Formats: sequence, structure tokens, C-alpha cells
Amino acid sequence: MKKRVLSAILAGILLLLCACGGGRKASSAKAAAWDAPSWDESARLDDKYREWYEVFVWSFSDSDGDGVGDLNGLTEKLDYIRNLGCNGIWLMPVMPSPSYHKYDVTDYYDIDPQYGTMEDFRALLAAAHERGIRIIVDLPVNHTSSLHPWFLSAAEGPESPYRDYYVWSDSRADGYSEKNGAWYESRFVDSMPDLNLDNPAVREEIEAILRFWLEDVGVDGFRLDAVTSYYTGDRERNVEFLTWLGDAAHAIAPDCYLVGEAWDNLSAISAYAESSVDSFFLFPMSQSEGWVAKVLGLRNSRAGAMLGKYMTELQEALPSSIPAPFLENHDTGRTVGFTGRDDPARTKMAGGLLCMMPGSIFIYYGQEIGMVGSGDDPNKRIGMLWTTEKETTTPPPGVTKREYVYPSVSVQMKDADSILNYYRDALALRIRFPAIARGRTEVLPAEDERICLAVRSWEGESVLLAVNPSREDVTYELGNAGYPTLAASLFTGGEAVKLEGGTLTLPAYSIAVLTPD
Ligand SMILES: [Ca+2]
Repeated sequence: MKKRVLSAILAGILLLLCACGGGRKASSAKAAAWDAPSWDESARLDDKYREWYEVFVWSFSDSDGDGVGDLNGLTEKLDYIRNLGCNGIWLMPVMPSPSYHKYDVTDYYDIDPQYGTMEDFRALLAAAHERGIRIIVDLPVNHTSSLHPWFLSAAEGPESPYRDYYVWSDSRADGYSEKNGAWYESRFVDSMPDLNLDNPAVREEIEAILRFWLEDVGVDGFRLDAVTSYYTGDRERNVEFLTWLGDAAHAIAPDCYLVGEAWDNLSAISAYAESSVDSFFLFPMSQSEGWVAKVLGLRNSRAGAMLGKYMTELQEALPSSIPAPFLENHDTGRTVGFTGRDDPARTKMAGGLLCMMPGSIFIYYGQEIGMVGSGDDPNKRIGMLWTTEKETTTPPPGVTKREYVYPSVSVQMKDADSILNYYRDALALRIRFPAIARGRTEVLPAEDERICLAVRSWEGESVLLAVNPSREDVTYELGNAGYPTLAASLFTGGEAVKLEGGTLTLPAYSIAVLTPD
């Protein structure tokens, strides 16, 4: 209790520091604008280029006071997500499961009772669609729960009709666990037996699951869990299976969106992108080892040049798939871990760089308020901080560290210079300038390597993104580059972005969007 009070006081002090730090003048108009969406809700629901918000239902919003977040709680927060500027939601697993994270499913046709009912889910989906928000659900089919009826039967012996749904060995083997004298493949843990994806009966089951969620329930797609483990160590077969799965899903619902978790380097992701799955998460950009962390390195004198190089590499690696950039997710340390918990400007800039990336971007719940979390997985999945007093949900089992550095949503909403309002401004630019998400990138040579000049062009529209990810203020002679209008800007300190007579002033950690007219 004392710790909570102390952290609330610290949060308050921090807020004061942020507010007094010489940022923009606080604007009440901005705070009030949270009542309305920053984008057109009638935007096409079949559009795959979106701004996605990843939700761990357990820790997001609890509607019935039992301490566990639930679907009805999420429904209550749809306006928040919409008004933030996201028009898609990725739901971490919602199907029945014995674990708190629910990545080991026991029934692919229902909702875990901790989260609510199928009726609740249908109501959530309808409410989301009314607001122009798509919902994709997590689909773990590399493995099931060891309590799934298929496995309970399969484990009884070789005569079970479900025996070949899993992969068995007569002897001990790496990545296998023992049950009733036989060994089954279980690459993650023994409670997650790997499905035998070569078995046509298993593929029929998966196709039926796709059909149920896409046709009967009406979800907008899937996030595909652990795709590199489908056939462990065999990328070619993984791509073959993903193509089969992608074709099956698109045959049922041509506009559905599929994004795969291929936790690997860019060249591997490039190979996976050859499948018929729409997107793969851009792991090389994320976390403390990723591009964004490197670009924002404190002693980096070539921040802009590096950013340009990564953008070019990305485009060459993924010529025809939709990139899925992100900074953090439920398995990774949170962004504040590499931007610094005392450096809100750098934390904002990480978000700004994310929002300037092409493709469908993903924001993990709480990222937009600078939530922290690292180490044990449950630490990365703690309760959303809606109010500064305390989170509304019980910490997931196994949490070993739980703290909040920045103030809550309700406090940050009212502060024009908060991380939250920065994210909202940055997301709004993606809606206002569709070329940012959809366009091809041409990086222009810049004489000053601290900044990046990149043209993004799409269907006759083009914008020049001038980005200063360095810690230094930069004045740059743009001359007559063909983009004479400063249409929008994002900045994190006191000085504003300016364009005067071809001279562009880009303060530390700032972004300018320039247009041809
Ligand atoms: Ca609840």
C-alpha cells in the first residue's frame, strides 16, 4: 500500500516536471478533443493498412470487479482506443485455457469464462465495427493445451483416433516430453504438445476453426502465434504451411488480415513474407537490440542516416508484403526500458519513429502512456493504468516486479505534453497522410547525417518526412526540394519545427511532414 502511495506521489512529481519542462503551452482544447475520434470512422473496414492496438484482456479493463479484465471491460474502452487513433485490435488469446496467458488452448470454439462469453465477444465485435475498428484474434495452432480433448485421447495410446494429431517418438528426444511410456513433441513446455501439422485431419480441424471465427463469429483475421515453431528448424516447411493456412483463410474471407509471429531477422522475415500471410511482425525494429533503440543511441551522430538505411533495407526485404512494425509486445521488455525512464522526449521519439514507418503498426496496451515492464513475462503484462491511484486488475500470476513510472491515462489525457497526447498526435498523421502507411520510400541524400529525409509516395500523393532522431537541434538548408509546405510536425521539447525560406529547423527528436503544395 505504501509503495502505491509513494509511486502515485512520484508520478505526480514527474507530471509536474514534465509540465514545467518547457514544453508546448498546455492546451485545454487538445484535452477536450479526447471526446471525439481523430479519424473518419466510416473508413473502409476491409482495409488491411491499420493502426493496431494489442490487448491482453486480463490486464486491460475489468467490468465486473472480480479483478480479471474481461471482454465487456474492453468494450467499455473502445472509444479510448478509437480516440487514441487506433482502428484495429489484436486480442491475445481469448479461447478457453488453463493458463492465465491462454496460449495453450483447450477449446478453439469458445471464450474463456474468465473473460466472458461468446455473446460478450459478439457484442464487442459489433461495437468495434460500429466504430470502424477491426478485431483480429490470436490463433495458437503450433500446439494445444495438454488438457485439450484431442491430446487427452491421443495420450491414452496408439489406438486413439487422435494419436496422429500429435508427434510421437518411442524414445527420449530433444524437445519431447513423456506420457504413458511414449514421448510427444512439446517444444515450449510439456503442457503445450505440438500438433502434427502434416496430418490432413489436423489441417481440416484448423480450416474448420478458421471458418468458425471468420464466418460464424465474423472476426477480421488472426495473429498467428509461433510460426517458426510449426516445423522447428525448417523454414521451408513453415512457409509451405503458412501458405496453406493463408490460402485457406483468404478463401473463406478474402479481406481478412493475417499477421504472423516470426521472431527472427529481416532475411528470415523476408522468406516468410513469400507465403500468403499478409504481414509479419518486424522484430528487428523492436526492443532494446532493435533499429529504433540503435537509432536513438545516446552517442549516435548518424541517427538520421541509420534510420534511412533501415527504411531502405526494409523496403528491399519486403517488396510485396505489409510490414508490421512495433516496438514492444507481451513477450518483450517495454520501450521505456531502452529509451530511459527519465527521458520522456526519447520515449516519445521512439513512438514517433514507429508512427512514421510504412505498413500496419502495432502498439502494445500501455505503451502509449510509457508503461514499464521487463524480466519475467508476467511483469510485461501488468494492469493498464487508467487512474493514478491503482490499476483496476489483479496482477497476472508470477509477477515479480510491478511499477509505474509515468502517470495514468486520465492524468496524461489532460496534459498536452504527455506521452499519450504525443502518440495521439503521431497516430493522427497516419490517418491524415495515407502515404505514410502505404507509400514506397525513397530516402534522399542529406548532408547532415543526424537527420533523415524520406519521400513516401502512394497513388499520386507524396510527402517528405524530415526526421531528426538525434539529441541535437538541427538547422538544414532544404532549398527547393519540391516540398515547400510544412503540413504537420511532431516535437518533444520547447522549440517548434519551422520552415522559413527553404531553411528547416528540426529541434532534437522532432519530425516534419512536408507536402508539395
Ligand atoms: Ca472481470
